[in-house]
Amino acid sequence: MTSNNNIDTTVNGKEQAEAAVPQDPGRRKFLNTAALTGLAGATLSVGLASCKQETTPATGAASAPGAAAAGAAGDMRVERAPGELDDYYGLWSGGHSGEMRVYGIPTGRELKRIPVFNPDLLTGWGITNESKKILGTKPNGDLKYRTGDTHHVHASYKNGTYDGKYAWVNDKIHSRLARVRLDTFECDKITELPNVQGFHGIFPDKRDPVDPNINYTTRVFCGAEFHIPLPNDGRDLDNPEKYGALFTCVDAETMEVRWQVRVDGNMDLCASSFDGKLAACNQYNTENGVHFEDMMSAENDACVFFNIARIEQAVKDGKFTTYGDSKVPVVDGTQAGNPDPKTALTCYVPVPKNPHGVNASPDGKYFISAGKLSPTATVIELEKVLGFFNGDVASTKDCVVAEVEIGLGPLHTAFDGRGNAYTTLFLDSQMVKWNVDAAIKYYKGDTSVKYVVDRLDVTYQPGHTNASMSETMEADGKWLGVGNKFSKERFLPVGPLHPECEQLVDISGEKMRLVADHPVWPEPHDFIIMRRDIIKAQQVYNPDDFPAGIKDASESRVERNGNKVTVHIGSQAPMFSLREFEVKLGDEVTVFLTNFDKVEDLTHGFALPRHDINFIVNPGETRSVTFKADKPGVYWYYCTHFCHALHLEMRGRMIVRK
Ligand code: CUK
Ligand code: CUA
Ligand code: CA
Repeated sequence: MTSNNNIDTTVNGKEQAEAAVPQDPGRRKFLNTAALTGLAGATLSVGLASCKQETTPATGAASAPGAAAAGAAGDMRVERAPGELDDYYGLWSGGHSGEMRVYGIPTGRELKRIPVFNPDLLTGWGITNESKKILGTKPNGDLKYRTGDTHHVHASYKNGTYDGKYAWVNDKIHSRLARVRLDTFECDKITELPNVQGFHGIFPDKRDPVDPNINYTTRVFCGAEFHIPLPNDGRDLDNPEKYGALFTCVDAETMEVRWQVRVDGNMDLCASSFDGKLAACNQYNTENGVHFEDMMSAENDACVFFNIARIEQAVKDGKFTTYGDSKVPVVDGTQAGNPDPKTALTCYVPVPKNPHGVNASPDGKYFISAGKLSPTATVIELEKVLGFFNGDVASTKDCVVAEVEIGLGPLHTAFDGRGNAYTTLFLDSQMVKWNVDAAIKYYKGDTSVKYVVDRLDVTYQPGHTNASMSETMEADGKWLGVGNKFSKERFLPVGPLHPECEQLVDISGEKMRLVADHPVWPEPHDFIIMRRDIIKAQQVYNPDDFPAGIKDASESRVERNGNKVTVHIGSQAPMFSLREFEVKLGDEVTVFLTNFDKVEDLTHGFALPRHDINFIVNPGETRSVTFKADKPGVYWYYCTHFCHALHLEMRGRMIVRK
């Protein structure tokens, strides 16, 4: 089945590329700085206004969900009958909502919103003492930050594929890395990175570069986008030479920061190699520009590669510095500091122009970085990068094995495990499917090779894309998600703030087939799609994991220590184990609530009027809140989570005596 909006691929690579924008082939040439400054606004608005995508309404109807033949690719139905489960977990970032989200794929059913950096009214994340401890507080007990901006979700690996243990997500605003357990789907640790701002790209490593027994994730790499004075303490505000950006390694288990590398230029997205030896970040500001135009002045930026084993040796050998109050060792990864490739910690491979995105191909051979302001994708061969570090490859340029035109505004790339790459074209509002080996042949000089396989219009302005298991050696080439930044008229209008449009594409065949549109609350960036058998979700808690909890109703009690009162309550549908408790005006009250119910899906809530308290406890769980009893009177605490026929009756009195 073919979508009627696919643009035919034509006879050679040049035309393959030009077919995307026949009206203005000149735009494909690299633009000078003045033009680029205009491009950021002008081309975008042209793209939006011209709306060539509006000719595609038939697509969804023509490829009705479930219409695809099951065939060799297996079950490619997009719908699921009532009670039927999805095949994949989709883990989505939530952008400046600060959260992470879980969708079932292929249906797109939303299964969970995981509060991470965002205080959450339903669960009490940011209200309970336990979550505040993870989020971090000021000396007065308030949250240190109440904002967050999540972009990239990636998960832990073992043997080249997901092990279902952890996912990580970044906070760009405050440069924090959060870890989410994939058994409970809850955030369990947050680390604030020192010496950086605009922490953007993350990627876990896939094995140790040295120890062959460590074939799983032990590090998470973090790229920082913004240059800041080092140290950032009020000195050197106006001296760009004192500004720098650092690449950070965080321990996957302890979540402590292990080391940092100072680089030339900035960092954006991040990727790690399957052999554990390399990580890389694309750089759009090798100019070290402080202003917009400065960041677009160079024809080439770079993809900076990190030699992990050498960096860790340098740290061991004490070849590092520290900045300000931070104790984290910072090694020198600048070009000036690394003149000899045979000892260099870093390798800067040129990539045109303000590249966005770097993705590792599932065969372990290549990293692909897209040009953003150049219509090209650059294919970097990792063997050659290792060769450069050994002194066998003369120039960083020689690590590039293909640089081919694919369309306007290329950003992120996914893979199907059959040798094809799928890249989002932000300005063209398209997905382009292209063959990596064919692109390499074409770049070598065989211009008879067709490397563009297919194009699909998407709605509109896609950012990230990912395919089922695409970031693993088990990439299965079934489903492709496309995260579109603009939905425009695709859904019922709901006022000026539009939902984003996440689209699902069947990539099991030669042609891409658009099968679903989903409105999503702004604004996810990146996501991964993981086979469901990998995740072993814990459906109830083990009470032993909560030593502060009480075991049964007989342990319910109120303890006083000066003006500090601790209340232990249990919940078991449809009752709280304390029907009332009494405190004195001015007391600092801590309520521990333990859910005695062990039945799956039997959650209770605890809301306390006029004290701004609301949180839930899941089966087996204990949580606590601390507040001041600063108003005399009677306050009914009640269960917020519908748990029983007598749920409404599930309440008790807090008496605050003058
Ligand atoms: S960035 Cu959003 S489209 Cu933060 Cu991954 Cu490329
Ligand atoms: Cu307990 Cu509702
Ligand atoms: Ca640049």
